[in-house]
Amino acid sequence: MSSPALLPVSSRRLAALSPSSPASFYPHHRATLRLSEKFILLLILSAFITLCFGAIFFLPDSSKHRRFDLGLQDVLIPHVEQGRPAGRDGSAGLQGGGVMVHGGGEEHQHRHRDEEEQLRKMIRADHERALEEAKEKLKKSKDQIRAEIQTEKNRVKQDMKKREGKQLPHVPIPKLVGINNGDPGDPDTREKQEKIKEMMKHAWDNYRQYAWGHNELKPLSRKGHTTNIFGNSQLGATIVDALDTLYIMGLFDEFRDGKEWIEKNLDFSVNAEVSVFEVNIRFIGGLLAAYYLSGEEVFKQKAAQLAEKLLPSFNTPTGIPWAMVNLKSGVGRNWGWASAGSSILSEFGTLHLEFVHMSYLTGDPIYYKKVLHIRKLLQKMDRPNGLYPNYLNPRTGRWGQHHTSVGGLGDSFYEYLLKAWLVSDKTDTEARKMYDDAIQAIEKHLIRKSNTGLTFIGEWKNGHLERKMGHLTCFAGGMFALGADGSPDDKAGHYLQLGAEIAHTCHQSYDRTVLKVGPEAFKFDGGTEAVALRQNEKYYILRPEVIETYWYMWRFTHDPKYRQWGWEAAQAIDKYCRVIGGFSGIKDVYSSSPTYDDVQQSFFLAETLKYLYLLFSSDDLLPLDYWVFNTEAHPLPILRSMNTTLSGNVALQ
Ligand code: DMJ
Repeated sequence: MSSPALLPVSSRRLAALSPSSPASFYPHHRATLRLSEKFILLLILSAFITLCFGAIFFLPDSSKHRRFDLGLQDVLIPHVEQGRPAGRDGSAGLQGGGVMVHGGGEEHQHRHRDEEEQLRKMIRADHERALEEAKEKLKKSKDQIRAEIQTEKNRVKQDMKKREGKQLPHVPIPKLVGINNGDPGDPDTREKQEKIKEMMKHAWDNYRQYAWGHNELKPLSRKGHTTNIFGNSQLGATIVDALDTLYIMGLFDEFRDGKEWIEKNLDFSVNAEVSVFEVNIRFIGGLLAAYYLSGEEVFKQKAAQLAEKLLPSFNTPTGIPWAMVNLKSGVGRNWGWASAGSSILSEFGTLHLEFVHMSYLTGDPIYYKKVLHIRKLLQKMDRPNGLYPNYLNPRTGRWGQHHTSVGGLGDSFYEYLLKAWLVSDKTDTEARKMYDDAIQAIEKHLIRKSNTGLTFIGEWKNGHLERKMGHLTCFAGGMFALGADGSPDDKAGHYLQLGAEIAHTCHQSYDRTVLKVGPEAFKFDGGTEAVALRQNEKYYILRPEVIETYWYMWRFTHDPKYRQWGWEAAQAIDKYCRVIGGFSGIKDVYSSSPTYDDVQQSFFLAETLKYLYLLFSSDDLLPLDYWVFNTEAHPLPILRSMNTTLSGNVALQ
């Protein structure tokens, strides 16, 4: 969980593509294929020109020769290497390095004439060859030429498939429990569950109709949308992010459509600079969850291809990855706004779950090693007051500004320490210890009670506590509840209580608005409690964190108020964020006439609607004893055999 998704992005104009022509979804392939067509046409044309030009050029006209000689006296002429033909236009030889020929001297002139003759022979041979090729081509019918072009196209496709189809080892699939329809049993809850499914249909159908293949949907403009976290490529972020929600809800036709798009179009060899964190949690997480739920190999293959593409981001002096990487060139860099060129804690600290699964599925320890290296490095570092600052410079290995947050820039780092322990079937005790220590420091320095008794988590900024809590921070209620079992000194009750208090505060942040959905950040200053003051903190962009906490609290306590609060939120979203073309974020939750930001975030389908659906489902749908949800709500199975496959494997130590 991190806020960069929110940072201002330069919107890029994306060409509208027709869903009816599958080839148009391969921007990269399309370029390759068009190139080969153009190349053949160009070949034919150049052969004709060559024919005419050759006729004039090779006439035994001495005046022309003289002019040629003169021209060569003081210019660069191609240095003709043995066996290295010049290009068709006679110029490519220049690339091999030219020699400067100065006039004068009989011997030199002889040599010069020989060279010239040799050059001329080569040009002639080359032209003759071109002529033959052109004649051959012209003998062919239009259909034959077309067929040849098609063969060439198929060859390019095959090549790409081969590259993509690297065989992965067969590994035992962890026990997959609780993939069912989660029927809640009672008609009232069933009706609510159905309503959430209907909302998902509305979000998906509109994306399908207006923005298919684009990263996200602009529900008012009814066209595609993207942000800088996905680079300038159409990677179908909403499709990948939504797949497992579709599957869980039993929307199998929609799931199949998404799978087909991924199979045919999702290509990571694109020249796009993407956020390593976002691509990891949304794409690798989404593909892995879709794989485990459906068993469809294609998702595993695509996840493996993408994971490999992220590896170059770790090529820094410390092994702390860059925030962004170019999927094609592998060049990485950090966000310009981050303190002193730093990488962000919540970004490089939110790779563990997916990377452990990647090592498990590919049999390649590299992913596990990379994330373990990050952990070891963090363990060795001094921490001001036991807190982890949000910024770490990947060149120097030093902290940037001493800001600590359980919201944006810090959040999911803590979440992944806990979940690393959970996904290892509670054997990764090192991760659990780091989590416990971090939470202790957070409780001591960041968690406070407001004047009226609301528990909140503030932000630490250079030795000062800012009494402000972000919507993102609200996920922590669920995290405390999830981590309660296994906490040191048997403080399970305490952490469950803390989770409940955070849930209550976050509910208040919703309840104190006009539209009954919560603002991006809210204060606890003086008389102001759980309310946003600044205009630029009053927006709601369909975020999931508050509902996420309701769901965890529901699973652990079965207190009906969590279903009640979740239903209030669902109704508010349906009433105020729903538009004809999907769901949109709103700019001011305190204004009775909502204005829209015109973005349907992919995490709305991945997380918000999934957590709502789970809240109104029975507990045996994806039980938490078997599944760990990544920070984008993609369920990954607990690796019970991980001792033998990961930490017990000598290759990984
Ligand atoms: C999601 O992409 C993830 O939850 C991430 O960890 C934080 N931000 C968004 C949702 O708000």
